[in-house]
Amino acid sequence: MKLASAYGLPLQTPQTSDIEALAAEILQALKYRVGKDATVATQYDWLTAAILVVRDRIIDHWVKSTKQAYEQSAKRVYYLSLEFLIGRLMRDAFSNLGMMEDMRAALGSLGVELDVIATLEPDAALGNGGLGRLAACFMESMATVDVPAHGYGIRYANGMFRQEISDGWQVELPETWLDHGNPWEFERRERSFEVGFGGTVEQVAAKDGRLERHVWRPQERVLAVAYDTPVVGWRGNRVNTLRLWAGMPVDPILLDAFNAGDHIGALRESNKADALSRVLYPADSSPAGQELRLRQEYFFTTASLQDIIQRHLSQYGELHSLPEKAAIHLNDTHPSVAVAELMRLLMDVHGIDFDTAWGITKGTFAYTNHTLLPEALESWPVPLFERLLPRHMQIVYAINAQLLHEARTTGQFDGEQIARISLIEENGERRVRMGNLAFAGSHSINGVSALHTELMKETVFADLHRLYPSRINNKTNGITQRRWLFQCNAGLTGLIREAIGDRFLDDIAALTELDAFAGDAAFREKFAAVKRANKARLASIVAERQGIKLDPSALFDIQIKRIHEYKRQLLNIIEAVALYDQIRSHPERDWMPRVKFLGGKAAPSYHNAKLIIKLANDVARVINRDPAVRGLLKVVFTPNYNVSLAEVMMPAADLSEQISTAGMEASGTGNMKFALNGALTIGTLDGANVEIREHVGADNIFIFGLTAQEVAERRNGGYAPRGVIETSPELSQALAAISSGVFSPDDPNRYRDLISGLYDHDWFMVAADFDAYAATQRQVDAVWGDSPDWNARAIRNVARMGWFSSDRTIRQYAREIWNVPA
Ligand code: 26V
Repeated sequence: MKLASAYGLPLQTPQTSDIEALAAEILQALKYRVGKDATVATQYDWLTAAILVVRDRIIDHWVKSTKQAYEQSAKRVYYLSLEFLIGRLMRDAFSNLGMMEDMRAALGSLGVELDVIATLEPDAALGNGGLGRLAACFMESMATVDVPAHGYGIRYANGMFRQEISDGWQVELPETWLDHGNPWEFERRERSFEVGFGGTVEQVAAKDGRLERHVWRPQERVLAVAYDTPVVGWRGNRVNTLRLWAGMPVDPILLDAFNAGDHIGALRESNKADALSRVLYPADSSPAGQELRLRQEYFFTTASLQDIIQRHLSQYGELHSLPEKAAIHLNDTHPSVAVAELMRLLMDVHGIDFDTAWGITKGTFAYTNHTLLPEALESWPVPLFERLLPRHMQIVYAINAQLLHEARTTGQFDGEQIARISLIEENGERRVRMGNLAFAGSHSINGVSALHTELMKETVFADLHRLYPSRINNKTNGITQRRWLFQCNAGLTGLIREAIGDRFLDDIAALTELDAFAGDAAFREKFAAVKRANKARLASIVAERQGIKLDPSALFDIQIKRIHEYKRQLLNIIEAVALYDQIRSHPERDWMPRVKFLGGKAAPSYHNAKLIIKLANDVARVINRDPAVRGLLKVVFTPNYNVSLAEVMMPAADLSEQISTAGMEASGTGNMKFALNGALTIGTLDGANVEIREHVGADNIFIFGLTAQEVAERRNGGYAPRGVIETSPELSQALAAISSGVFSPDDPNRYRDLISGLYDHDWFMVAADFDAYAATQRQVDAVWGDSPDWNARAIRNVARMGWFSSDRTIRQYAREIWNVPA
């Protein structure tokens, strides 16, 4: 199927000569850089050639941006993140450089379809979900708003696993995104740093006999080698660098061992180094806990800090000015060992005293917290930490001594509160609390939505917040409109341009001008036609991949995100079962045709999440086959949800499901992508939903359920779900059907424990919110039945979502945290 052009209108009218020149360039790249002739080139070869052509242009901007930052002695931002979920890059580059139409035409003149080769580009899935995708949006926005920045992370050879659904169950397969090479990256062998693990710490007297220096003698050593990917901002304004580290052995082969006949043992070092950048941990909340994870965290953190220090020293010759010239951002606690590592480098390598080093450290670091889930707050067993990072353990103790002294001196904290401030957890197994370490070592700690930030102050960081009341601040998340509107929704972008002109392309605030069109019947029709085309595109993909036929005029109701109990896919599925029951019992009623899409990956070790996937598939099979439903309800689980699939699903949604237990979703960013693409939200007052309601207006969003405060009260007040379930006939029947095996006749007990968990404790308040959710869904149906009203509300959502641009978020970080101009 042919997709619409990138925008309804090209940025500039393509000039034939440009196109001919571009075509010649592509042919040249194909011949001299890919080494193929047009007659034998595969589609992959064309893809590579097209990327190389745009890459050349990017390099010019890249060199310019890098030089400029140097010459102006600009402060640089360093964004340390274990995840960068960047997805495909070719369209991003074409679009941001305004070359989309020219490239399409040039490739077309060579008999190559841009949309076909675009789908061959592997989806760089170096992240789990929201946190990783946010890092990718931030990188693009930093380039756009002209902040000199480097992203630092790991070049995982295997990123997020590929999900297949086999007999309804999730199966995990390795993602081999580098199989065809990666034309975007530049290997920088010369940019490599040593990383140590284990060993001992020695104290040596310094020359003047006063200060003693600590010398860490690691037992193991590996190299971190840099791979750079350029990140292009809108209109090619600025090009920043994403630097990802790969593990390499210091000695690729142990010749002594090899010569002694130990041919496998001789490769030991090589395998160990390789393991550091082999896999992304596919859990996004349950503690990975394994030693390899801590090794990965230290590996990329020390390499990044050594790189930053080297750059700073080569330009400024000393390190006291680090806070003025470098802002290092910790994306969650994953890089927070950086606090101890920077202290080590400053003191042990560069001879700076503790107090001065501590001032530099706090002046340089800032930390973002992305979750309040207790099981996701990282901590490491003291014995493990000490064995792997003996010098860092000493430094953590030294920081802790100072921190606790400060707290005690205020006279405001009792013993229990002091224990909660401590970097070391002392109840049971002693552990290093990475969140507290990041907090102590940063001048700014931010949450990712207004609600989440307030909850941070009241819960996890209550005591540290009382000690340092000026540190916590809010920066509500955002998304890049370039990827999440301009590129993924060409039809809507073209329509907006027709209505309000081009200003919003550069100034997203201008999108509010679209508000006036909500009342314009002709515009509403066009808007509906665009949505319908996007839905038809999704339907054809589902038909092709899954053999399920869908009616694009049905309401497309979509919940796509990681599978997690707090996100409550189960609530959605139970509601589908209840609705199914109602349709069968009351065939005479005027039901609104609806397709419920669910998609997302479960952590391989997360039993209930995997069972929820199976349930979605079991329920889908039964409902989709039942002739009594007459196609009024369909359920579709879309396998292997990733950035590329999101780019097709966001524009095709009528209804966005954001139904987490209030207080548990830190922000959400999918919620923003849907609304920007004209879906109405059904959601709880959680995360950024609260602010989305403020912006789009309460009439243009469907809010239901307990508030965060009510959830806390219910939990404290001894919530008894059984009673709640028994007073809701719809819910009881749906649960009875699932529990008794109506959807799992081959294994009737499959869901017994899952459902009995709802009766026993229902930690995520599914039962408590069910009736409100189901009733709100019927309100959704009523509004859907009045299309002019629905479309008007959808248009208002698009018009009012500009504030959720990651450009706004990044400007706030720049001005209020990093102290850089933007
Ligand atoms: C935690 C852990 C714990 C150890 C195992 C590996 C692992 C990997 C990731 C995480 C952090 C997960 C936190 C996270 O992804 N939070 C999400 O961040 C989004 C961006 O701020 C936000 O929109 C989502 O609401 C939030 O869940």
